[in-house]
Amino acid sequence: DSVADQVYPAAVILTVDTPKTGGVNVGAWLAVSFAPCSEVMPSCSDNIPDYDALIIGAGLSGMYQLHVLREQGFRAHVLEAGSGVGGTWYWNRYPGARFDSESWSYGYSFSAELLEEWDWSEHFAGQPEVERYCNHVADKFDLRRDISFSTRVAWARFEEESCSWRVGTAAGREFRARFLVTAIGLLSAPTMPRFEGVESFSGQWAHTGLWPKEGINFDGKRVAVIGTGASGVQTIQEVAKSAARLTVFQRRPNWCTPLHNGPISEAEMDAIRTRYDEIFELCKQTTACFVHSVDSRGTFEVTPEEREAFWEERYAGQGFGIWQGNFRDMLKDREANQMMSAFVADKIRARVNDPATAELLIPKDHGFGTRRVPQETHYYEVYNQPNVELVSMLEAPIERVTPTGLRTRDRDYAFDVIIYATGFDAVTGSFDRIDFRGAGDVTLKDKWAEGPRTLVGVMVDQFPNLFMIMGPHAALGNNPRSIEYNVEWVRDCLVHARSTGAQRLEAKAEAVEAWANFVHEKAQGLLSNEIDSWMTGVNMNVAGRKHRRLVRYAGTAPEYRARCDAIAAGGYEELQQS
Ligand code: N01
Repeated sequence: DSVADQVYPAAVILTVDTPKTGGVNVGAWLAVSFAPCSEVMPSCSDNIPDYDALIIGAGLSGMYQLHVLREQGFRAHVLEAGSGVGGTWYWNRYPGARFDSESWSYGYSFSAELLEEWDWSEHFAGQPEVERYCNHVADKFDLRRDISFSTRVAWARFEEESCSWRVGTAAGREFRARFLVTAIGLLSAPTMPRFEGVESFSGQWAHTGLWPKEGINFDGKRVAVIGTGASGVQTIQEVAKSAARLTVFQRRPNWCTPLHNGPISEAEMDAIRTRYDEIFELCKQTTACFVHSVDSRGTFEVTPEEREAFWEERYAGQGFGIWQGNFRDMLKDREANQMMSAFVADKIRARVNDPATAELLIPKDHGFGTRRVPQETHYYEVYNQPNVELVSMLEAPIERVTPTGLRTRDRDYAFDVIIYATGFDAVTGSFDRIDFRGAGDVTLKDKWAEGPRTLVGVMVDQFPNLFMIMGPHAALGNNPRSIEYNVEWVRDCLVHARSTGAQRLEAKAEAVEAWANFVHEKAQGLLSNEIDSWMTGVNMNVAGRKHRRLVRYAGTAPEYRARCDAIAAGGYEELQQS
């Protein structure tokens, strides 16, 4: 019957997947020409499931990678730590979690049928809807049969002799594959503050990025939220609706701007559908794949009246327009950035009744847009509610968690629920959680000790046959757009390897060096380089993450794709192929 539907141990694969069978009867599956590991190394016939490609993670990256590799006839399998698909949208089920890219620009673009049949209910969909979407995709493309759920990868080792990756799970299972693709996300390793007593708290507590599936009821409860990044802001808005008392513990405030979400009517959805080609084409042209384009004018090239009117229009507009579609010098020119910051500061003052609270909410240590801008819906008005209190941790730091709540330098607070919206060990944290060992047993953690270095965010020298989706120094932004691009790039690279008979692909060290230089060049002059945030690799909750590092590619997505396209068009000369 259909062998493509089954998982076969290496020894069984050997009986079918040889040139002698001619690839006639079992269709696309036999298009695979990589010799199974057991052919290369007989000692490998050890009943460890053996694939052409293993993919770690069943979020948007992993699901699409599985789909396209299967389409090409590769035997691919996904290992997923969660019990369902969705990745970020599976784990981050905290109250208020939602898109900050327009829904209709965020979904997959690869399937006309999927675009045709899926209706988004809001311009910025909430987590439950996004998770439903992910499940719909998994069902539609029959992905689950090739996903092992509740399977957390603990280590991955490149075996030189068999030229394959051996992968082990936390539960002791092992897998093997010629190629390994990480689809583990760049914001998926949640970090907790290093407060004493976290476990001693007798009430309920949760991190936003590991929210319990059964949810938490806030009705009539005393709730603390620690952290005011994008997750904290979304959570606070929602919890404030039902908690008896909400106390927000803020260390450094962020510049938040209105999301202006709204429902999408049936007629509007029909109209959006007719524009999908145009929308995705626009995303291809913009800096970070959003539907917002940088304004080509400089801040001081317009009159004060024009400037004010432009910012008003952006503040009233949807989504990231005010950040991604601002004047071209806003994120580089100090004076321009200060003016923009003053504009947003006045908006905050106008929205918060108590002037002292308003001042606490206005960032003083960084300018607008130099950290990730949280998108909000009546966030500032929350602080006008009688049940909400703002505590500045800069003035009264939390000293410890107690069995009944939190103790700051000034006083004790009693809570029923504590929410940690304290972010992630971004970009490299998800890699650090897995013990990756490449050629010569070098660990990825050691390799990146001074900061990550990659070839276009996808490959690393000394780590043959390892590919990364959304890896360090790949293009970010409206991520699914970059994910689709990267996934297809990896697919094409594997197809190329198959056609040339190469079993081993490794980024050349000089190509990695060249990409690192390009990334550094593109980051020159950005005001955000001077600011601590996950975008500059700083996380005070993690040892060794105190200093700024270049973890993010800051050039434009079109430039990024041009580089990647050039590598493919040139026959992958940046890779050693054997
Ligand atoms: O994390 P963050 P996040 N004591 O790092 C505070 C994406 N995202 O989960 O700023 C006290 O931004 C910390 O304070 P400070 C998006 O890319 C997308 O909110 O370090 N406070 C900060 O306020 C986003 O940028 C969506 O002084 C502590 C907060 O916790 C990224 O994920 C929604 C602390 C952490 O903010 C991360 O956002 C949500 C401590 N020990 C997130 N440690 C979408 O809408 C940390 N903090 C799609």
